[in-house]
Amino acid sequence: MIRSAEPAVLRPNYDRERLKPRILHIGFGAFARAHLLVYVDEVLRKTDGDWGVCAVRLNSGAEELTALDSADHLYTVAEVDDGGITARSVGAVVATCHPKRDGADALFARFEDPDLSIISLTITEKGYCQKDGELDLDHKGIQADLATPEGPGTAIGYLVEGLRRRKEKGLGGVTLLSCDNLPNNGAVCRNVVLAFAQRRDPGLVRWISENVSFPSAMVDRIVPALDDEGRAVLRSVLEGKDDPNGIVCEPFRQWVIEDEFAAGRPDFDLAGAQLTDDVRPFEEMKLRMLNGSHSFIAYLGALAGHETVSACMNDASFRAATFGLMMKEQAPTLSMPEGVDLDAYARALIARFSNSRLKHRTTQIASDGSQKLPQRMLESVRYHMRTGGDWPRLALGIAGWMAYCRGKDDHGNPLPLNDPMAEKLADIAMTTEDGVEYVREVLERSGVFTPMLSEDTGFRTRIAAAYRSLRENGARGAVGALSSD
Ligand code: NAI
Ligand code: CS2
Repeated sequence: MIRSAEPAVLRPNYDRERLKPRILHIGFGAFARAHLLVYVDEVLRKTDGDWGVCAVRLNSGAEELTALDSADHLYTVAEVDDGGITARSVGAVVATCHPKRDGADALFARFEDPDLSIISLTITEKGYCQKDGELDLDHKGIQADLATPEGPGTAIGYLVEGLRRRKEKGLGGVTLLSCDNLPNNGAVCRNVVLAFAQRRDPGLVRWISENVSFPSAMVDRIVPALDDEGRAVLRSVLEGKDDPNGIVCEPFRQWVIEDEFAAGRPDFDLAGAQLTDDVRPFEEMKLRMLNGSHSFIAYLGALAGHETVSACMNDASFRAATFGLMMKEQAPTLSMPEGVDLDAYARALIARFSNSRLKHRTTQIASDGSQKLPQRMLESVRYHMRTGGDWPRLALGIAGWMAYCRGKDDHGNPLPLNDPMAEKLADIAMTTEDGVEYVREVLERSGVFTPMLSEDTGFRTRIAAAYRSLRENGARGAVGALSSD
């Protein structure tokens, strides 16, 4: 890979004419472009495989897909850190599809393609329409799709109708490969698909159970939403040209996948992926030590006025508190295989978070907190409550989320609340006095905290105390008080 101050762009070295749409990726956003597609591209560079990708988005993004069509489905990934820029042109995409642009039947035709082997997903945590790992039957989109299954609106509705049509055509099974930050993401995907199918066609449940695999996977690469600085980086390697599908990311990437593929897979291991029969320890390690710290930084950093993750790492109090969260409150909850060095992992995370070439906005990570807190912070809190461990940083992170949901930082500047629960959270903020009453209402009405937590006096007292510290000292002061622990 070329890495220099004035980098060229590594072009595909494989025959793209040979590629078939064997992977249907739903949710062709920033992460997919910089992670899954890079792994596939890397495999194609090392083998004579035919693993092409059909890129799908369901809601927004039709224009970007049309631009990709016009660019012969090529786009650029630029990896940046303080050592420079490494750029590649990814050639693995062979087609695009957007139901709002092409019609739902065009997407269903993709499910009926005999070449299809894998349906991969990056649809965000909220895309699974799940609650506690099961299909949320109160979800308005699910209710609508159960009423009109041939014209779905949710990813789950599309998946089940697509699989039904595949079954009706007498075609073979496929793998549904979730690449989202959910614990046991494969099992969650299976649960919601089967629960929806059960209400659609019980015979379909049997076919899916016998023919479709749902491997879980831990996915990792820090890929911020593209901003003007990112577009400038891309122009710097593309001789001034823009690439609407280009993306900028960190050099690091990791993928740990359960090796359960019903209809084959690319040799992902040749691209550095780890195939395993138990991804759970790696998933918990990453979701708690990386993502839990990300959310801690996001809420408390945004409240303190820090725009990016790297800015928080330049703040000694935040850096120390983040490392303390990783090692004193997240690492103790993990059961890792022999030889995994969590101290080294934490230090590597701090270095990755400190990448000043990546503008990873605290407000971006702050989005969808109602979908993220359970696996990133609350599971660890439950562990400490069971074992008598201390959890001051987790308490402050949870309090930080609550304060963030009131929509203003410590200086009175507005904060964007992007969350499937935004309406309810905003209503609670508007109808309660800030302080103890607000904390109580969020605990009881947000739907984020199970009764085991929200009704626990010790938990309520800890969160209320952390929230009071936050309001009395501000985020920077409250975080600073932590790092002396
Ligand atoms: P993005 O906003 O660029 O793309 C999100 C994709 O999901 C878009 O195609 C969007 O249309 C689709 N989507 C959003 N809400 C949906 C819904 N309710 N139903 C169906 N589709 C929906 O975001 P990005 O960066 O690609 O991240 C997507 C997911 O990838 C994350 O939520 C996370 O689970 C995972 N991920 C992201 C990483 C990153 O650093 N960006 C790193 C590791 C995992
Ligand atoms: C971030 C993740 O936005 C967020 O919630 O914590 O997207 C994070 O960048 C990735 O999980 C890193 O692998």
